[in-house]
Parts: sequence; structure tokens; C-alpha cells
Amino acid sequence: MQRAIGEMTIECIKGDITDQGDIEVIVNAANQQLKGGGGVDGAIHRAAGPQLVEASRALAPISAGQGVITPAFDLPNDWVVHCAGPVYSDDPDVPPQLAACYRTAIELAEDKAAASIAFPAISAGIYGYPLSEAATIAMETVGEAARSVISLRRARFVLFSDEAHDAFAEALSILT
Ligand code: AR6
Repeated sequence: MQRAIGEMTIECIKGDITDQGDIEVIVNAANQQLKGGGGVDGAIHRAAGPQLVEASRALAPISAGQGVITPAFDLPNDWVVHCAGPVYSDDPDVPPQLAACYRTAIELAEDKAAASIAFPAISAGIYGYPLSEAATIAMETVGEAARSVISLRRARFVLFSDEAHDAFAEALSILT
């Protein structure tokens, strides 16, 4: 599933974010201490090697919604943006924090003049965000940013399950 929006192609695939060799910047769903963890964070750290935890911890802590960028070390990409997604709750700050992760990742990728970025479903695993709500916020934020990007031309959502893929593809299909 893909759509051209503004200057960008936005696409959804089912797959593993550590296996996106044609993408310059990948985004990690990290924690505020940037110390590694489970889920996609664990997979990214395993694939990048031990230098990644040293590089990211040097930039910690960050708040929910913030992000930092490091080299990608042994990954087949140039950069990793580490975003701390919010833990899901009914706190009204939570949706803007999730949106801020996607906006920050795009800004950091553009600072490196990158043409391509890949996102996982931030906060939709261990942090408990319901998939359809997480997908709507992700797509609306990236879709809005697509209209004013400078270097980025491709944003790929890499979803780990059929359920996540279907939720993100649905949100992409109804983006206006
Ligand atoms: N590629 C793409 N997506 C993946 C992969 C992968 N290799 N592995 C898992 N996912 P989660 P969060 C999906 O829990 O909810 C960590 O411990 C997964 O199925 O990784 O933001 C951090 O250190 C789900 O759809 O991130 C934090 O403490 C999505 O990625 C905490 O978890 C996000 O799930 C962050 O929790």
C-alpha cells in the first residue's frame, strides 16, 4: 500500500525494520533512558551492535515525544532516530506526544538531508497504544509533514504483524 502525498511517497509494508537496506534513517521506539529494551528497540540494538547503546545513552534522558539521532553502526542504514513514545493512557498529553515523535523524527532526518525514513508503530507494543489510534496519529502527522518536506521523498511504515499492517494501511488509505 502506498500513496503520493505532497513531495513524498508514504508506504506501509509488513516486515522487520532492521531489514530496510534502501532506507537512510530508521526510527526506534525507545525509552526515555535510551538504554535499549525489548520489542523493536531490542531488535535495532542487536542489529546495530554495542556501539549504539553507548551513542544513544550519551544523549539521554529524553522526554516522551522527544527524539535524538545517532549513527546506525552495523545496521544497513545511515542513521537511527530514537524516539521515546508515550505510555498509553487517557492523559490528554499522550496523543500530542505520539505526534511529536513522528514530527521530530522527520525534522532530524531532514537535518541530515536524508531522502528516506522508516518508522515502526511507535508506542503500539509494550507501551499499549491501541493500533488504530496509533495509526491515525502516525499517518496524520506524517501526511501533514509530507506537504513541507525539503529532502525527504519516501516514508515507509514497517509493521511487524498483519493486524498492525492493516491498521496503518487503513489509516493511510483514508488520509485526505
Ligand atoms: N520491526 C518492526 N516492528 C517491530 C519489530 C521489528 N523488528 N519488533 C517489534 N515491532 P514496541 P513501544 C513492533 O513494544 O510500544 C521497549 O522495551 C511491535 O510489534 O517495540 O513504543 C523500549 O525500550 C509493535 O507493533 O515499542 C521501551 O521501553 C511496535 O513495533 C518500550 O519497549 C512497537 O512496539 C517501547 O514500547
